[in-house]
Amino acid sequence: STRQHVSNIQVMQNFDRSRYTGRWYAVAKKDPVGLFLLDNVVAQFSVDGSGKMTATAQGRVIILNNWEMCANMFGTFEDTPDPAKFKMRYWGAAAYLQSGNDDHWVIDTDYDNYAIHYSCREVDLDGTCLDGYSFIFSRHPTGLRPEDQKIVTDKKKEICFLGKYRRVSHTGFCESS
Ligand code: DAO
Repeated sequence: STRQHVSNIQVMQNFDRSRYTGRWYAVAKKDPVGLFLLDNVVAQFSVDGSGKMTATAQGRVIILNNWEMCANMFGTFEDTPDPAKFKMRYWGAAAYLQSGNDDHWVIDTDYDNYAIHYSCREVDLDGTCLDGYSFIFSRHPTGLRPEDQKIVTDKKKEICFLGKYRRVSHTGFCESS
């Protein structure tokens, strides 16, 4: 699956947003152009009374001239015909934080241990992803279980991001705020 067309990428079948709720620790990230969230990234997904998915996220960022802070972010998700593909509108608690509207796809998850997220921001003329990002999430702050690592590696390959991830460390930077 080299040079995968974004439109051919397989996502989670029968995605169940209620089982996806709760806290997820980012353990690895493939950055987009102009990266924003650096590390200590934790996301908390919810489903509101009308069934809409929302999220909050925290992470260490560096803004403007080397000012390091913990960003508090919010996201709302617009449904699409595919239950695992959303449009995410996101913004920060402070106006100087990043905001935008990205695709937010759940590639795979077992709901209890790991999840693979994918977002392509810019599709190239040949249909491949020119600028995108991806989070590998774990329910465990200590990282992925050994038995989930092969699944995650296979999925990284399928979305053409294998070798493009960096580890996301959790040092407690965002825990005081
Ligand atoms: O870090 O470079 C980047 C791109 C990530 C932008 C999205 C951050 C906001 C997420 C809000 C909640 C979703 C999990």
